[in-house]
Amino acid sequence: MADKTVFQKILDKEMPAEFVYEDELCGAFRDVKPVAPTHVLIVPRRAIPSVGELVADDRLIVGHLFRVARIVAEKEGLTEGYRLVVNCGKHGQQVVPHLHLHLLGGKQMGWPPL
Ligand code: DGP
Repeated sequence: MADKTVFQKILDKEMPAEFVYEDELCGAFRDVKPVAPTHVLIVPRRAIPSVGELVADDRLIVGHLFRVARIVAEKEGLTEGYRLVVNCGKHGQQVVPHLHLHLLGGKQMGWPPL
């Protein structure tokens, strides 16, 4: 079995993190290096490496992550909106090879995000 990702260790409570939401399919915890007043990572318990490795059976969990993003955004009081980011691979600057949504909010975002 492949080594656990840092996110798998956090979800398994082998490493600390500040959780804001958890259920049987995923967990959401604050990013250790926040780039916005609210910066939460929403991570499936199943260690899917990236968007680039999604398969048809993953569609329910992907939909669930978006629903949890909405729940967390409401809990965080992001009434003016927020941004969801998914980095994929080298050009996407993905660092942790475990699928995750970044939920960013609490400030005005710019565009493009480059
Ligand atoms: P990405 O580039 O999409 O793979 O972003 C990974 C994010 O994970 C990055 O914003 C920093 C965050 N991160 C990395 N290691 C840890 C950790 O040990 N704890 C927490 N809470 N966040 C982490």
